[in-house]
Amino acid sequence: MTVSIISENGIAVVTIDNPPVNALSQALRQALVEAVAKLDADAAVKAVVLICAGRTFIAGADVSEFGKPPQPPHLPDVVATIEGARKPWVAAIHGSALGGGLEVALGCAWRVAVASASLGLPEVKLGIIPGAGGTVRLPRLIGPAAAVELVTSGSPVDAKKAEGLGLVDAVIEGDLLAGAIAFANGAAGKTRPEPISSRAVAPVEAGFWEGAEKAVAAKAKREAAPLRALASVRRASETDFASAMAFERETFLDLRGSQQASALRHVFFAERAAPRPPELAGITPRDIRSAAVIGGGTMGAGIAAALRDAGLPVILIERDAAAVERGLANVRAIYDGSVKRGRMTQAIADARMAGVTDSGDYGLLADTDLIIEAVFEDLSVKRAVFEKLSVVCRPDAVLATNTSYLDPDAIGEGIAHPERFLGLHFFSPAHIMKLLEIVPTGTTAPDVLVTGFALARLLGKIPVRAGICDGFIGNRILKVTRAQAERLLLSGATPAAVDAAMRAFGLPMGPFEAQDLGGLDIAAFQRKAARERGEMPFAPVADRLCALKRYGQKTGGGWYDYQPGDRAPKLSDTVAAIIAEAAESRAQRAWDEAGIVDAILLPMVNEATCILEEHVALRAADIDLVKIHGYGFPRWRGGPMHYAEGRGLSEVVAVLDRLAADGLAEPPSDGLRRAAKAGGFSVLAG
Ligand code: T1G
Repeated sequence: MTVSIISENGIAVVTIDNPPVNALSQALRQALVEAVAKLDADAAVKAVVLICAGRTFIAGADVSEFGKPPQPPHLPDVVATIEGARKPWVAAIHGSALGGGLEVALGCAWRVAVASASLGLPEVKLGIIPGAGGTVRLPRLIGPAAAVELVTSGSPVDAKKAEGLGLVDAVIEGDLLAGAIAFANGAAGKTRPEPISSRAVAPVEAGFWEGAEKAVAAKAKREAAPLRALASVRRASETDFASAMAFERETFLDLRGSQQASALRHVFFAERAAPRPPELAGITPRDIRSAAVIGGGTMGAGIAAALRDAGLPVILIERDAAAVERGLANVRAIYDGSVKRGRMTQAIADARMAGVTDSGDYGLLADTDLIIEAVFEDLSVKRAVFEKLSVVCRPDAVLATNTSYLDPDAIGEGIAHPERFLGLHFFSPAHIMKLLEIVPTGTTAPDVLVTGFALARLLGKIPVRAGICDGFIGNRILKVTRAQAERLLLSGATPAAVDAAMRAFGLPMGPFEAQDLGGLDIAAFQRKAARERGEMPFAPVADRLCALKRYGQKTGGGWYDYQPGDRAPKLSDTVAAIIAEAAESRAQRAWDEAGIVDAILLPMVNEATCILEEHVALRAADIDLVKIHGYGFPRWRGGPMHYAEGRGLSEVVAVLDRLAADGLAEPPSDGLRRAAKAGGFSVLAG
């Protein structure tokens, strides 16, 4: 970490260089305070430009310091020192001015930015609020309404928007440093603006805060930080600067130690580590400049759109002309939907579509870099596809299957150059869902595996390496979720109670509602395959419902009943009767929310521990990412593994022992007992 100072013609340039993102470590905070003192004492200096080396302006406080006691100088004091400096400072922004970085800029007299810069206060995404004046200075600079939006959403704005808000004073065309020095020279001669801390806050209309509270609460759901951030902006708008700063700091420190903040930090670092797994460091991926998708159904079309959205030309292959037409229509429907929802212009949608070549001719793939198969989930159908690809594709082309349940080793058996083959398991809708399970076979080459991770970065996906087993990581755990949900029904709970408990825990929907949305027939298909393999999947009620062709919303009834055209679930007497019959000889009990959550979540953790022990997953954090980005597990809980560690693995083992004793769950695995003894899952990591 360095802070260098160069002075010329009365303008001092303070350059921060603290890779990778100029985070405000203790040392950097100290250096900034010293820089103010030094430059205040330098009579030749009339103004200061603060700029950063590397790819970005200050991206915030150093999040890796959060688990430790705060060290002086504290950031509010650093910002106050810059704001109180005798020479005016100009913040010169490129890349991202985020969190503490924007707060430092708010301490400066002026802010200038290049057009590509983005500015924001994302602290709520880390379960905290700004802690160095962001909620106090921002309403004084840009007004309460704009401040509320920035602080409670955590979403950044670009430089142009920031200029419109008054957050930056100028957008610099060309070289940032030269532009900032010119700006400083011009500004130094003018009256220095009033420090933001002493400015008044523009009044708001009656009812503004109540309206804002409703809107923020609706979006935040169970996340605590957005409403606390709103309260801090309100306090800042209704009281003096010093009391507002004290309120903000108290709130910040309180949230920083919270479970939600610890969970969101865990996810923050897990997401940043995921694209570059240490075990693959130093291996160069193969170039991917062109792609193809075999199969234009829901998954194939979504994958084609994801590839197009990343700028790759795509060839969409289907078995015949009619199927090709349908496939293309599926891709077009995705873009029409994005235009309709205002997420894309028609021009961009047309350009995306123009990059899709549809055909039934595999011969077109002779020079394609990456081919992803997404046809019907049947082994012989998939093998037939790879037999053809094996012949027409380049020996170094990467071949992938999007299977979610079949064994990639079996699918790829016998193809030429098997080292170029792997599983790439997308989640529906594939152009939206962030998760990508990357499944190497026994023969996948390391550079092909790395190419899967590089593809994920290109597509903006969260990649997780998964070993081969039935359902890989996510669906294997999902099977336990569903089996446990059924065990609850047979011991006295109802679908509505189970769904309500899981929603209250933070999931977007409960296991039964989710099955009705996705269709019960998909899981029935997998259970049939599992039984043919000699396994005994537990789904006594679901089996009965499928026998009655109750597949969910699409058939007007599944776990719930549905009126035509209405997706609202209605309690079903038919289902209640089937449950009562299946539960006949079983012990019944009263289930409260916490009991239901434990009976579903802790067996999931138990299964996840087996997955870790078998090295199907290499890290507990990977399992957390799978459940968060593929199955709607609440981020602010950190994922099932982080949640379990937070809860205490010994307690998890004890609850599971009790459930197992009552025949309501599998007993804790040896790995879980070992992890409980060791105080964490890292003892099991691959
Ligand atoms: N602290 C520590 N490390 C950080 C960091 C931070 N704030 N931001 C990024 N890193 C690391 C990251 O772990 C990775 O490490 C590397 O930098 C590159 O990150 C008082 C309290 C800036 C948009 O929330 O959004 O200020 O994996 O892969 O895609 O009010 O990083 O290479 O070892 O993400 O180019 C508020 C978080 C903090 C911004 C760059 N700030 N960072 O994206 O690179 S709270 C944030 C980002 C705060 C004050 C409060 C992004 C980025 P490694 P990357 P990128």
